[in-house]
Amino acid sequence: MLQDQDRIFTNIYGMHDRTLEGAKTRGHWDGTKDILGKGRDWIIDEMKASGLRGRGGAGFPTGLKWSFMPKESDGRPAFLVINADESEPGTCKDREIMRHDPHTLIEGALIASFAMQAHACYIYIRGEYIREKEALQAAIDEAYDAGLLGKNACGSGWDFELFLHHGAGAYICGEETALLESLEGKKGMPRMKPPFPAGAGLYGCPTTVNNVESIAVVPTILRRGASWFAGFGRENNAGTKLFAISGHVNNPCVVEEAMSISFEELIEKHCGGIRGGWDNLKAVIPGGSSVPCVRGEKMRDAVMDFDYLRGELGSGLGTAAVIVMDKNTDIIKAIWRLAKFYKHESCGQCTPCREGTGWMMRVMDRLVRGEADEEEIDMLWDVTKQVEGHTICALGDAAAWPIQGLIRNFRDEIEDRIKAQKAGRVSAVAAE
Ligand code: L3W
Ligand code: SF4
Repeated sequence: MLQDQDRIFTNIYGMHDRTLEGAKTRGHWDGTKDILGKGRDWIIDEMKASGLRGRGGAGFPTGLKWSFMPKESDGRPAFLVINADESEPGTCKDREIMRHDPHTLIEGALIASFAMQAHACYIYIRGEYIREKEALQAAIDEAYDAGLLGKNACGSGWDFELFLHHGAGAYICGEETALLESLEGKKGMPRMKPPFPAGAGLYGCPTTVNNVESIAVVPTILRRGASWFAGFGRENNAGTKLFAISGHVNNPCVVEEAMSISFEELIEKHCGGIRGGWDNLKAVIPGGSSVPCVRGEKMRDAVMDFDYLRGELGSGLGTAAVIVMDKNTDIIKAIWRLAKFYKHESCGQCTPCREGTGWMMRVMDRLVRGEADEEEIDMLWDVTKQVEGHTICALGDAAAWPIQGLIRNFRDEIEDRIKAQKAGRVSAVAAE
C-alpha cells in the first residue's frame, strides 16, 4: 500500500487549505523557477524516464508525446491544452484535483508549457463542473496575483498565460480533436488523425493535449526525481495513480495508490470490501465505461495496471474508474444503459458509429427484455465488429467494447433470459 509520504495529491479529500498559501505549505510551487532553469530537454528527458503514461484513458507515454512538439519554432505559436472534460461514466478523479488541489495542476501547466515552448495553455473544463471551475479560476487568479503566472512567470523570464474554458456538456468534447474544434468555437466534432495535434492542433498550430492528472503529477515527479516515480508499479506501468471506485463496495472513494496494486488489496484497504463479501462479486468494469467488463472471479487477483488488464483480461485500465457490480446487478441492463449513453453521445459524422450505436442499442433493448431470438446475440457481436476500428474517433470502439465484454463474459445470462421469456417464466424487464 502506498505510504502517506509518497502521495502526490495531499488534499484529495479537501481536508486542508486549498489556497495558494495552503498549497505552499504542502510543498507546491517549491523551487519551480529552478526546475524551469534546468531547461526543456532536461524536463522532457525526466518525464520520459519517469515512465508516466497518460492518465486520460489511452496510456500514451507523456514524455514521448511532449517530444513530438517542434523543437524550433516555425513561426506558429505552440499550445498546451489540458483536457478537464472528465465525462467518462464512472470517472471522477480529475474533479477532486480541481476542487481540492488546483495549484498542483496550475504549476504543472506552467512547467509542461515551458517544456513545449507554449506561452499559452487552455484548460477545457466539463460544462457540468461549475464548482470546480470556480475553485480552479480562484486558484488561477491567486497565482497571477502572486506573479507565478503572466509576464516573467515565477521570475523565470518566461511569459505564460493560462485560460480556463468552460465546455457545454458534450461527452465527445473529451476526445482531443473534438475538444480543439470546440475551443475554436466550432461544433465539437472529432478530426481525422493524422495529423496529430502535435503537428496541427489548435488553430492549426503545434498542440499537446494532456489529461488533468497527467499534468498535475509533473511538478512532484520533477522535484522528487524520475526514478522515484518509476519505482512504483511494474515495468511499463510506472507511478502512482488515482483510482475512482464506485458501485457495490462498502465505501466508494477516490484514492491515490501505487500502480499494479492488486484489485483485492485496493478494495479491501480503501473500500471496506465488496458489499456482501467476495462471493457476492459479479462483474467489474476496471477502467471507465469504455472498457469491457470482467467476471468477478477473474478480478480478485487482477493487477491494476495497463498491461495486465489489457493483456491478461482483455479489458483495460482506461481512466482507472473501477465500477464494481455485485450479484444483484442486472448486467444486461447495466450494459444496455451504456449502449444508450454512447448512442446519445455519438456526434453522428461517421456512418458506422451513427448507425451502429443505434443498431446496438435496439438489439440491447430486445436482449434486456429477453424478447430477442438467440441468433441475435451473434448478430449483435457482428455489429460491434463492424463498428470497432472503422470510425474517425475512439467513441465507436468505446460503444462496441462494453457489449463485446457482455457477450464474452455473460452469454449464458443473455441466453437464459431469452429462454425464460419464451417459456413465459419472467416478466419483461422494463427498459426505461
Ligand atoms: C503523435 C503519433 N501523437 C498517438 C497521441 C494522440 C493522443 C494520445 C493517445 O483515446 C482512449 C479511448 C477511450 N504522433 C501519435 C500521437 N498520439 N499516436 O497520443 O492517442 P489514442 O488515439 O491512443 O487515444 P485517444 O484518442 O486519446 C483515449 C479511452 O481512452 N477511455 C476513456 C476516456 C475518458 C476520458 C474522460 O472522461 N475525460 O478521457 C477509457 O478507456 O475510449 O480509447 O493524444 O494524439 N503517432
Ligand atoms: Fe463522431 Fe462516433 Fe465518428 Fe467519433 S466515431 S467521429 S463520435 S460519429
